[in-house]
Amino acid sequence: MAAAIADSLNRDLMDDAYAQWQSSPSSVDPTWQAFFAGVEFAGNGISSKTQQAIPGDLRLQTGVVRLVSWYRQAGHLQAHIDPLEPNPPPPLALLSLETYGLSEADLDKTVDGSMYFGTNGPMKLGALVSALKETYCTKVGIEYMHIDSLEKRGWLAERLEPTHNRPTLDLKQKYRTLMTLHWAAHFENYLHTKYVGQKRFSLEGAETLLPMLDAIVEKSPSLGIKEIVIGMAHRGRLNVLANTLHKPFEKIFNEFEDLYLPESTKDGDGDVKYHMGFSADVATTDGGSVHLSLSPNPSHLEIVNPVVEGRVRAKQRVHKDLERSMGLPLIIHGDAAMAGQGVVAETFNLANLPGYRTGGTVHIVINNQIGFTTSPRDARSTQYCTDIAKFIQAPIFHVNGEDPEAAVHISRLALEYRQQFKSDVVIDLVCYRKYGHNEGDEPSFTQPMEYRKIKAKKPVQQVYTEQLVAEGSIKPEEAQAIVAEFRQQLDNALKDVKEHAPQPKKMEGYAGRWETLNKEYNHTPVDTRIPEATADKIADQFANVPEGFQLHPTIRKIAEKRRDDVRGRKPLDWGTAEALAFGSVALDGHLVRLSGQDSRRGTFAHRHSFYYDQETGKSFCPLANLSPDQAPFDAYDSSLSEAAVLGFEYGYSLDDPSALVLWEAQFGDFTNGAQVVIDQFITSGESKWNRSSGIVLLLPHGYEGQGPEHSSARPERFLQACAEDNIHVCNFTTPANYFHALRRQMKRNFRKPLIVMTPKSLLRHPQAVSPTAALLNGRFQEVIDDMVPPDSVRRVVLCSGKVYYDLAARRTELQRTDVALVRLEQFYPWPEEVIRTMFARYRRATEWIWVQEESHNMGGWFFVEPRLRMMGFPVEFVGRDPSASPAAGSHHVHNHEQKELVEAALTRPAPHYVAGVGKKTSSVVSASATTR
Ligand SMILES: Cc1ncc(C[n+]2csc(CCOP(=O)(O)OP(=O)(O)O)c2C)c(N)n1
Ligand SMILES: [Mg+2]
Repeated sequence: MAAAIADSLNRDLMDDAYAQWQSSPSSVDPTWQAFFAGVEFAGNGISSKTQQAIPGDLRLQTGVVRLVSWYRQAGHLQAHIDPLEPNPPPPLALLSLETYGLSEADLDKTVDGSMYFGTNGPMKLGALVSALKETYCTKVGIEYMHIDSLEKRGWLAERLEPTHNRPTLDLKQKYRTLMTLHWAAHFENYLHTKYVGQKRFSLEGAETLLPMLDAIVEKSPSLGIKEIVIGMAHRGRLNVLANTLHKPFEKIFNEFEDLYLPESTKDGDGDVKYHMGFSADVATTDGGSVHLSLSPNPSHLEIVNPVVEGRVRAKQRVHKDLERSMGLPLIIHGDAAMAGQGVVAETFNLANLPGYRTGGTVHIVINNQIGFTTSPRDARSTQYCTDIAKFIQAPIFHVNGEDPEAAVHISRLALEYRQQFKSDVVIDLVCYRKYGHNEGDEPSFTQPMEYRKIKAKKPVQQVYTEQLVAEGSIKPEEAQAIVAEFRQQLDNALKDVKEHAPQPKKMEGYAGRWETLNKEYNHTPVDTRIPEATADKIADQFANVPEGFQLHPTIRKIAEKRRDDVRGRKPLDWGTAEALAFGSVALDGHLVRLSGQDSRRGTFAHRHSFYYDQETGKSFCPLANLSPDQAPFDAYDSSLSEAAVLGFEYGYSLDDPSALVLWEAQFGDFTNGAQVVIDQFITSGESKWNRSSGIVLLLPHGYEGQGPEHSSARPERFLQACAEDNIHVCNFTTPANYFHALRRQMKRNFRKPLIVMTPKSLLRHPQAVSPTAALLNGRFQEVIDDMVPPDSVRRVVLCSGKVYYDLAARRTELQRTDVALVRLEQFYPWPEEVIRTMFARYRRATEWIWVQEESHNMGGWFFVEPRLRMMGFPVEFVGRDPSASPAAGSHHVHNHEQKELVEAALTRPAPHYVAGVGKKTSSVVSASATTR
């Protein structure tokens, strides 16, 4: 009787609390909150049926709810994920019965287990605890309770809990798992014995990666995936190339032979074998096919991640994969690099942004618990190397690398999750590294304890073979046959390589969307004019907003002026010329994709590519609404990242050469945050990997007194990287030249990156305008000559960019006709012939001067001077003193210096180094002696 009263009392209490929790979760006691949230998460609600099933002991049931919640939350801490530890971690107080008011004595009691998926009501507490342990604390640790979405959590729990997260591989899958493990192990073993001591960054200790990748490839076609772009570093790369992408063994062995043949370098300098890319159509066992592409990778860890994302995004657009379900990015990380490199976080942060989404990435970490010689305790402040992925709420699976079936099972689940939710998922493959960082290193110098354990380890393929034999899934002879057949293939390939004359390393040719394009640069001008009708069509759209659209009055004025300037064939400013370039390129059928911080409006408010309704905030983009037949115009305000965003855009440009892809820095100096992308991909990718890019970098540059950080886009750094016609480096003085340069990017039959020092004050400078006719009838000019009568000229001043306008204004004031101002618009590829022809006109000139705003040790001087000297023009320097910092902090000093250098260029004998007010110049004088 007393129990019955207690029961009904409990139910009443619970009813009241539940009603209260439903209207305001925080208004009830935290224990109740956890209880109700748990029950709701299980999808059950508090039904009267469930209430009936709840036994009288409220302590017991609340304990159960909290226990289940905490196993989901923290079970991973108790999981046996480390293959170097013989046992799971010692029991955690957090998961003890006592912590939740329970005890061993309760294990036999019946509780309501319905919040655990796969059970339906009353069950023994003991059975529930066993299920929890098996699901969350065996060879896979799962983190997913940081995900806010109940749908995602529920989806995962529904798959993990009813099966107790036991792998359910059929015989065929077990066989493939074993086979790919043997491939992984014996490939390394073969190289180890045939190419002794050569660096290959062995996968041994992490062989389980191969069955995981195989499982992903095998499952992909059934989930609609047609193409996977893989990014990975050195570790196991050769193995993945050989056994996942099936790059022929002969090709790989040939690279190990590393025989020098002169013709090998004609395609560029190439790269070491463990950085090279490869792509292939891979057939799956059920008759499907997936195109796999391993992106070339520089040594700089993790920097390939955004490149992979950009490539996938481009492929998705080209294939009209609006759902983002056909193209998949798959990134393989190292544990130390994942935790340490900032670009990992920057790239994760792109995952959900409209301009950069790729429908989720599958991440696998080869977590061998070491980075070179550094142990995790010195390499990260986090529990796991994957913790960074939590901020985008990716589920994270920590898998013991010695349980290949669990790893395969989780890989399949991860892929399904990505396809279901189009969001990122992470698998942390916890393993070890059999040898040192590379094959020449001795790891026990620094990790003696770990390596004692590692030396005692049985290889995973052996453990798994024994397991399958013991359970009767395979006969020992079948395992032996896998190895024998694989070794035979390797022997045949090696024999072939040894018996035949060495093959030059062959670069992959231009194929697919690159098929019609060449690699070689040429200076021949192309026709970049646009018909008048096109100009008018674009101009008319500037102020043509949808009915009822509340345009900001200032924007309306700008838009109408732009339209009227074009229509009236008047001089056009920078923003108008740029809009005409973008619009006409889109009308020609090329996607225009511009991204960067605040690039829709433009840092200096010159672009206004998107208008915003002043009542609703809704946007409208005139250039995207020119014609139903046009290609899209997309401009994206990016996350505040340089490295990841530039890497992304570079990747995009690789896979869609028909798109005009532009990245704009907020100020040019911020580009150094993306220096790795510039050095490792943009300037050198073609030489290393035969991969060209037509990406455009817009880098605001110019000395205008804004201080050290907002003056220079560091042109000298780009100029230093110029060789073999790898990039364009330009500093334009006219809107028309900018217009033609942008259009030229798409009009030529080759693609080279275009680096533009873009203006700030020139955006509104009354002189920095171009007649409309210069766009309609003109063409790109590598150098712009002066209009003064050449025979009157005694001094030729060569300059680039904004300083031209300062010089021109002062020359007018001084009424000097003996000074010619010649503008170098394109530094590189160096327009030698044009310069020679122009300079030849100045027959009476005796002084040749290079003038720049930048300090002597910066800007174009060190690039221009030797080239002009070789051409027979011993050019003198005018510019700022050498300086450690790019520009003075004081506006006053800036003005003084600027005035001085203009004066010196026009009137004083050269050379001239212009120091700031009060700055010592002694070092300058000696510098001048050595530089002349
Ligand atoms: C940005 C960068 N810094 C340093 C290095 C030098 N380096 C090459 S591999 C390596 C260790 C990488 O450790 P981890 O990411 O765990 O990969 P593992 O070699 O263990 O597979 C280091 C420091 C590099 N390649 N890139
Ligand atoms: Mg490592």
